[in-house]
Amino acid sequence: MFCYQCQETMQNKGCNLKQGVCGKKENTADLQDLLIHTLKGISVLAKVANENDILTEKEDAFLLQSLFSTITNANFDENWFIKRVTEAINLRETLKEKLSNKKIGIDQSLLNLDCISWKADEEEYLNKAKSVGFLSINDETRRSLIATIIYGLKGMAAYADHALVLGYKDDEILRFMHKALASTIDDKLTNEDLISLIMKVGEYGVKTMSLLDKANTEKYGQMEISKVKIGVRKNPGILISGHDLKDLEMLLEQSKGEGIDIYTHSEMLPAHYYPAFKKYSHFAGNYGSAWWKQKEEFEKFNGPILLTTNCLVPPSESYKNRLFTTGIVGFEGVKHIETDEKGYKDFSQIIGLAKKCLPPTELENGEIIGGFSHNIIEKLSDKIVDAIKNGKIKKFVVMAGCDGRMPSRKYYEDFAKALPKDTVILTAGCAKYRYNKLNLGEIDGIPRVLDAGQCNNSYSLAVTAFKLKEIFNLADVNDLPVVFNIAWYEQKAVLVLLSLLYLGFKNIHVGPTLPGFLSKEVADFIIKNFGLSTISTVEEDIKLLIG
Ligand code: FSO
Ligand code: SF4
Repeated sequence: MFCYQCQETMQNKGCNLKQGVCGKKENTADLQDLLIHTLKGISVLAKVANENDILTEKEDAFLLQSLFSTITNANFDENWFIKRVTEAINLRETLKEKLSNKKIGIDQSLLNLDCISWKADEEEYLNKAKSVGFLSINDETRRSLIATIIYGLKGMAAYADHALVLGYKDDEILRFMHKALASTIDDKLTNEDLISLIMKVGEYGVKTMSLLDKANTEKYGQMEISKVKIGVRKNPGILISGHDLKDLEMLLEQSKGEGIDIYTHSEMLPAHYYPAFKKYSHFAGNYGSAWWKQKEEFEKFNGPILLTTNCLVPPSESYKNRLFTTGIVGFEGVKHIETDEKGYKDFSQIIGLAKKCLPPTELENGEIIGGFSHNIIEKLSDKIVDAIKNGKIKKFVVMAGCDGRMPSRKYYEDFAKALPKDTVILTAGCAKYRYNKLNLGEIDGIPRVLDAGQCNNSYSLAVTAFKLKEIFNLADVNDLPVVFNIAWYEQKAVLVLLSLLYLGFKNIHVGPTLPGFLSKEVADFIIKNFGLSTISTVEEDIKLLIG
């Protein structure tokens, strides 16, 4: 195996033993490579189809879900990937046939490409997989550029899939995704072309996050400033984690009046900020913190847990029998809730199990505040502008992104604590758990930690920055009193970072390390052109970013 897609990759170079740091096994990693290889073939053909005005709806959805399934901590199940590769080959062959029936000529050189022509029995997949991973690209710089494109596309797939399940899609985004994935096997593209493509991924990242923002807010209402309870009630409960709001909606509907409570975990916390979910009296609060603490927190929850997306940690035996996955999430031996043709999921077995379980053990008590999406910040803009003008707010520090289990991430808690009292943290994603319970106080009624939601809501923070640029009539968004100290972990964060670079934000601090998939040459290019840097000590970074 060779995988270097996330922040905790071995020695920041690549997981290449029998198992990744995240617990992903060699076979699963290899099969993910093979799936991506086959998806490239589908995308080459889909691109031809799209150029000839042929719709590729089935292929589009398959691409989104497949890329999404290969994201860190989403699906660990080897058998799931074997089935998926077979489906990919079948889909690719059907598309070939469809094109040929429509008399659309495909260049023979394309048809000869391995990703379009390879086929094998399932027993041979693992062998085949050995030759198609990132290490099959010899040149390190090219490999790095292609990895950046593919990882950005994985993030895009996750967000586009969330929008799709809510009935929102943008064909332009899907066409771009096929085109971009197909480009990764185009030897004619120079490194400069690949760099331009990386910026395009950022551009489409913004479009995708905007689409998801629209889907979420049209479906569930504009976020409201909300206080969320972090203690527990007396009933047994179901804990729901991940990012899929539709799954939450179905679970809340089906569990109404059943004598159980629903709690959110990790990235599901921001669901409490949407008005549509406030009507459920059994929507009890948030339990626990970021994804990486799930082993101890799931253990103490006592009831069933539903993982709708990443981040799943390989479960302990103590709670594995009350863990459920759905959507693209999977783990061998863990029960999976399927979706029917209409998108409906039957959660009755989870609800039934909850009734037989003990109520959750209390971890903490009190409440946290969030819901500061761009529309709310717009409403508060007079207050914020006054606070900036009269010097009560000197700087906004964007500390969005992901949390992780590495001890080096304590830096973010210490950094938040060390920030001067005239600074405000803008956050989104699971990174917030490092400082959202620290009680950092308020400035003229504005909390010093403003949580805009899930990692995809980082889009909201960018909209906020552009709004402030307009209010202060500035020529460049980098002239705002806004600095970035972002934590990253997996590939959605890669997309968010590319989107910020595309929007023109400079001098972003990203940590706790720069991505291991950036070769020295590519990293130097980004550092030189965008001022990207990584963390050092809290003291030095406070000096550097705050002055
Ligand atoms: Fe976190 Fe995991 Fe939301 Fe990620 S729970 S790390 S960037 O999946 O997606 O912020
Ligand atoms: Fe390693 Fe991260 Fe890949 Fe897991 S996802 S195998 S930790 S690089």
